[in-house]
Amino acid sequence: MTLRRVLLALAVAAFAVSAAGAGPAPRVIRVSMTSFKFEPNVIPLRQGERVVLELVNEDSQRPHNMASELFNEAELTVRGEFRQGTTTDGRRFVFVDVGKRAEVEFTVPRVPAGQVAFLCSVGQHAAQGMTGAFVIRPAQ
Ligand SMILES: [Cu+2]
Repeated sequence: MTLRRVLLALAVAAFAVSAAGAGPAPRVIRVSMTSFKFEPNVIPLRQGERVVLELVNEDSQRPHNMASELFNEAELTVRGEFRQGTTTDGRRFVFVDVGKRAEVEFTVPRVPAGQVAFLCSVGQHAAQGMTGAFVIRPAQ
């Protein structure tokens, strides 16, 4: 192998390592929370996909949260102004106060394809319509 070929091979290897380390940028999904709905309330996700749910409380009066069993299965990185907790029936939630926002970043877990519900567990918000579903699709 000539020196030139060795250098070229090293350059290609270095590029491959840096590209693998960075990974693809996560897909950002903005979710508005108001009284009493999520918009959008149907959120398609693909197994293994890296996503950021940008939870924006656009309500002038009420705090809201997003609670889902999907969050129990994923490793969440949450940024912004939020609180985390677990509902009485065991769903993890991210709570966002009036006018605040939070980013919930995670890799979509390999749960069975289909729907996983989410809801707002504050007060009676879910009963008033503040519910939705993640629609999990198989990895490509
Ligand atoms: Cu709510």
